[in-house]
Amino acid sequence: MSSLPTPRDAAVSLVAGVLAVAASFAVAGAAPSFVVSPIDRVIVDATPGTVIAVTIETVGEAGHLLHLSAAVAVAVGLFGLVALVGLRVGDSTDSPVTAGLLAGGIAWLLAVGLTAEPLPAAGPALVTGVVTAAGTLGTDPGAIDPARRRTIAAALGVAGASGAAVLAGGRRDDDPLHVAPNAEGAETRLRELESAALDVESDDLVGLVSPIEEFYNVDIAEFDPEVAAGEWSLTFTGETGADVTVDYGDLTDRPTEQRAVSLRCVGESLNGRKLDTAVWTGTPIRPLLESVDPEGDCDCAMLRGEDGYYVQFPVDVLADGFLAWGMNGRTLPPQHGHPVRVLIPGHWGETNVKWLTEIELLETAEDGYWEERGWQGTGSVNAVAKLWDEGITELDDGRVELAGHAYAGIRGIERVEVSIDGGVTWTDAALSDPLPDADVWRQWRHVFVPDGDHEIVVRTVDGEGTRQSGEESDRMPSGATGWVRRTISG
Ligand SMILES: Nc1nc2c(c(=O)[nH]1)N[C@H]1C(S)=C(S)[C@@H](COP(=O)(O)O)O[C@H]1N2
Ligand SMILES: [Mo]
Repeated sequence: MSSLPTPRDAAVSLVAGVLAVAASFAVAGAAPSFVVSPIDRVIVDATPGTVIAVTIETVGEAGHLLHLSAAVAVAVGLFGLVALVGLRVGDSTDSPVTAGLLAGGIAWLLAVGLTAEPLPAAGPALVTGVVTAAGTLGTDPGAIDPARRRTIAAALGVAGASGAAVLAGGRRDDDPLHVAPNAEGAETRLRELESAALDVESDDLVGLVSPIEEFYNVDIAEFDPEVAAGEWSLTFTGETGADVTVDYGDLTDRPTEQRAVSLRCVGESLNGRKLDTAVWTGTPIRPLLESVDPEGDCDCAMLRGEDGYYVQFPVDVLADGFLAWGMNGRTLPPQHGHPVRVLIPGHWGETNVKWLTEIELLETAEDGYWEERGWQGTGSVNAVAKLWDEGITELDDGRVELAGHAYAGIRGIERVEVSIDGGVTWTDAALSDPLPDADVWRQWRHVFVPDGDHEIVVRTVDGEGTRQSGEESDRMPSGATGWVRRTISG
């Protein structure tokens, strides 16, 4: 037996590795029980912070693709190695069945080791076993009697096909978007926001509520944790007077509110699209926090999510927060933190921990995930007035409609000012009706008669009378500042 893989070994291992990963995906989908998921997480965790900050916040989806491909390659390699071991044993025992069983067994252990999920692990195990056994058959046509070869090949085919069918049939229905508990009032709020919205010509510009499918998404990991509502609980730990754990039933039985809340990511560019609004169903944190009696010296809390994310900020800020289990009337979708997330009024998106599991009250302050990586995104959001592409519309009568959104956290929006001459003269834009909610954006609209080229500039004045700073700064570390400028040519 040579120690270097033969061309057959290499080919069979590659096929086994690729098909095993494909089988795992077929069984698990993009979930934590997919074998690539834990590898991806290790890669993300091991990547230096500065690189992560750049890939996630700048390259965006491309950065995710990069570490995802690396994770897939590692998974293919691991299952390929297992097949290789099986092939060697098959050659020395002259038994495809032994080879298949051994490779299948090790592949199962590997998949369980990665995902801790025994049932979905059967997918890659079965495929690795079948491919390895089939590969062993092809070793040396003289070695195994042709009739026996045919029987074994047929048996392998049947075993593979029926196993795949059983596993595929067992794949769970993972549509968790049901009506959220106590979300009756959400429909009323959604209608209220619809009638407060401005009548804008553009069909593509989002209104006051972002549809769930269009709501922006920022995650440290590629795969959303799967947390069943029935298995979820939140525990207050650390410097508490009393340890308190609440489960989903306890939480949704508490006094419920429907709040319109906007979220904005500190990592977005000035005119970026990581700003959205939903009507959230949930309950205030303050009474829960009071029952826990925070005692730590730094008066700060570390919040943790099931995906390993963590962020730290003052208990005072947390006390104004909201624990949400509903989004636009539905249960929270997986990508927005199912079953429960935090919403912190007026603070950057990163404070709004998804898949929340633990609130630890601290003795001394510690950095959160993004702060360890150079961001300072736990404070109040910067004010911004947006003008996205779809907010610029030429009307039938030749005029141009400019429309967008402005947000300044809990300071609210008092005014949006528009300039069509590069900032020399300013006009107040029309605004959507004010809402009773404390932390929500407003829409603005301005129509003008174009005359050649125009440099459009938009800026907002918040509810405290402070005009948005025109000074341009980078998004890192604490959010972009400046006024959105766009040139349109006549
Ligand atoms: N558990 C967890 N919570 C998280 C994150 C995360 O990666 N994991 N990302 C944070 C960041 S940076 C932002 S901007 C918001 C985005 O929320 P969304 O994906 O629901 O829009 O969630 C925050 N909460
Ligand atoms: Mo963010």
